[in-house]
Amino acid sequence: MAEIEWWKRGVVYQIYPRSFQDSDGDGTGDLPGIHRRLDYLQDLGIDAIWISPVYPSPMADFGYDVADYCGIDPLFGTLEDFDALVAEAHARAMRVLLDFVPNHTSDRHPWFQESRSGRGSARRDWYLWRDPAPDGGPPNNWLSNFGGSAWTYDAASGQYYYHAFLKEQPDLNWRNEEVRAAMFDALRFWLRRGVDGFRVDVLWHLIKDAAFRDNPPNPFWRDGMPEIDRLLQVHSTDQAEVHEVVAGMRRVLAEFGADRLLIGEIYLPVARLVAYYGKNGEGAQLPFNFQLIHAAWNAETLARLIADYEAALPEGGWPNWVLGNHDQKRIAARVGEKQARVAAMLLLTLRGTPTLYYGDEIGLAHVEVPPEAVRDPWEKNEPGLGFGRDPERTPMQWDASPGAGFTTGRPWLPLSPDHSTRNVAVLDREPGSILGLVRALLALRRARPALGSGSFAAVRAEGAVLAFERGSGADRLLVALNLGHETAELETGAFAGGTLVLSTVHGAAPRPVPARLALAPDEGAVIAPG
Ligand code: TEU
Repeated sequence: MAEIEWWKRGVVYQIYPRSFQDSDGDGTGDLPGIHRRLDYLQDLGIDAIWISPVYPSPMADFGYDVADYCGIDPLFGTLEDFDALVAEAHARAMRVLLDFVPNHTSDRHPWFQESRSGRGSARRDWYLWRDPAPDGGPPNNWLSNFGGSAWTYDAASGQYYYHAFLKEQPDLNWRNEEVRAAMFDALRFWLRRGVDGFRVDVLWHLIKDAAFRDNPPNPFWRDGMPEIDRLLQVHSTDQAEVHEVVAGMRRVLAEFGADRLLIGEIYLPVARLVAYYGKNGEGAQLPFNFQLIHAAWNAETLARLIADYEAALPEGGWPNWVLGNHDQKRIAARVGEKQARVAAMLLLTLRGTPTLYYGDEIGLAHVEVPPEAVRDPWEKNEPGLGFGRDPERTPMQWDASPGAGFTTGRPWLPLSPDHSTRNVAVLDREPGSILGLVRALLALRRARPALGSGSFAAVRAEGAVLAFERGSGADRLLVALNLGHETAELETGAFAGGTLVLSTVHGAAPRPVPARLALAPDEGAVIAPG
């Protein structure tokens, strides 16, 4: 039997580089900082790091506005630092995934500078320029993700350019062959340096309706929702031709070996999401599945969602799960500190590749960012509505020192006020800490083939309990998660007489498992048969 691919068995850990580890006291994390923490990551038990953008950037959107696809921003270090990081990660059998941002560049990118220099520019068609509407307004009604029109007028040439995000992030024209070739070369640049794959930013955005038709109104839009959601993005995203582009990216990765990984950031309903696996698996190996981020946190909803997702996967399509990222309210803030432990058990026992967001392993929750400290452009554009993403991007907390071991300087975003007690050094010594639980879960996942690569069956909701079974040959496990805050019971069936091998409640395992197992409030359990 062929060896299972590393990324199927593996666990991905997302690093937001500004906030992971500062090495030079400027208050912003950097590559040498990540390098210093590789032992921590190895010891934690993860298999790959995905690093949010570190390319040269004016930082209008904190690196998601790239000014040079083949360099490292001095804020983060040098190419030599990067090469050293890759070498050291590989020496520890950890892979390195970069964030690739193909939908848009920075407005400072030389390509855009040239493109905007005039209608006759050789790179005019690299971006999306259109004439004004007859009334002089924008060419269509498309909106920016960060508020306002997605079109910005360029008086010098009398045309508008399209930007799905900030006006400092003009969208590239992926229908243009030269753009494709240039961007594929950027992928090759990093693959040659040993990068193991990419998380591709807003993959479903790359191709837009060729006729730029107006988007229809969203009948479900209500006050308080982001402005972008006033319209359904049927013409501005998820066009059929995007799948050729994804297949093209996969082919570039394949030039460097079959094990290079393509992860797609795609916010779409499952039925459309699974198309990104591509025909015959020629698309992304892992189109990000964000359902756990948006779903109501109860057993029935989650059981249905998990079953439906498993059923929707195409032949050969491998599942994946995500609890949080740098754009989403943290899991501990969404479900509370105790349920965050149950959520960690869910993420790390479901079938499929999990992606862990830095800081979730220490239970970082919502960090209040006062108006004067706000950095996120979305919060600045649509203030006070809770869209801002700073609260989930605050520095990692390593120890009880004033800078939390993150920096000797002034952190770019405030530390969580609990940093003197919630940090790696303290939690490492605290029996039953969330950090200890995450380590134990990662170790269990590695030790038990049922969890690492096994089958998935019998997902069900019994009252507040979400349960499912995993199996690989003789290795079988039952996962039972009490999503409620009261004691709840579960019929253990064939697992009666077995043992509880891991519990989210400190001191609760190991214990014998009766036919009707009582789970404590907020208790998750992994059970082995007798
Ligand atoms: O995010 C894409 C994206 O769609 C999010 O901004 C999303 O709309 C929002 O978080 C609500 O769910 C990616 C990056 O992850 C994000 O940080 C960038 O700002 C954005 O693309 C532009 O590159």
